Amino acid sequence: MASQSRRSRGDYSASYRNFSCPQPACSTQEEYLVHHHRPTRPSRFSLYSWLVLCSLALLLVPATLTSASSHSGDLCEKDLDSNEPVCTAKSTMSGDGERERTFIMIKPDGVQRGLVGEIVKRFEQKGFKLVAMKFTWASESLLKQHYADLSSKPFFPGLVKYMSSGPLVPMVWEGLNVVKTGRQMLGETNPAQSLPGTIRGDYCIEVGRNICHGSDAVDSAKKEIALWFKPEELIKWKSVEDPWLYE
Ligand code: IDP
Ligand code: MG
Repeated sequence: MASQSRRSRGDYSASYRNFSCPQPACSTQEEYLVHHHRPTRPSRFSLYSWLVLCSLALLLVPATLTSASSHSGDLCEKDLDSNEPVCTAKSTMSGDGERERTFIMIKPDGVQRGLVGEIVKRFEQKGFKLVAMKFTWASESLLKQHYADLSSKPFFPGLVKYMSSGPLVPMVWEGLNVVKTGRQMLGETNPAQSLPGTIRGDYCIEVGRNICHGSDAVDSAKKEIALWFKPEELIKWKSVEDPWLYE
């Protein structure tokens, strides 16, 4: 009876005959679908949408990969065999060649006093780019090499003992005039003569506990970077901040 009245009221296909309509007014396939929320086949619209989306994805993915590997020539990729990053091209500044780099190291007192984050933050917020960083407990022999030019100074043995008394954070930072600016950010060797606003001026008191090291010239920076880092530990990468830092 019910099925008869349904058929008399609407043009049902066979697949709908076995379903009961919850509403007496449900007399067409459209009404049936509204009540049951169960389309029997994907609509033409969704089929076309999927086709268009898949085609777009096929076109865009290879294009993105190509541009990521070639744009600016300074992105690192993973080597498929060794799974190591391979960076072939130079990091550039407005296409002007390689940027200056400096060696900055947080000394054992900086680490013990929980100032690693603060010192890193200052270089990051200035806009310099981190190129390498490690957390290490250096040997006396490495520290003697690092401070070789001070070996005749009376404070040299105490300096080596202090520097080998705990872990350190050696880093390489990159940017325009980073060597000179880095020294200015550190302040004077003696914290007592360092202006407030500098790292040594803000966070330490005595010359023998001055929490951080910074290269004093481009040449010494190159030597110190080579002493503390292997070439492959220096990461060449492009920061998204670049166009907002450099003209
Ligand atoms: P810098 O670290 O500002 O480049 P340098 O003259 O190269 O200063 O000295 C290296 C480090 O030796 C200093 O950062 C400091 O830790 C230590 N130092 C320098 N002068 C003295 C001193 O008179 N007494 C104790 N330690 C000193
Ligand atoms: Mg020095």
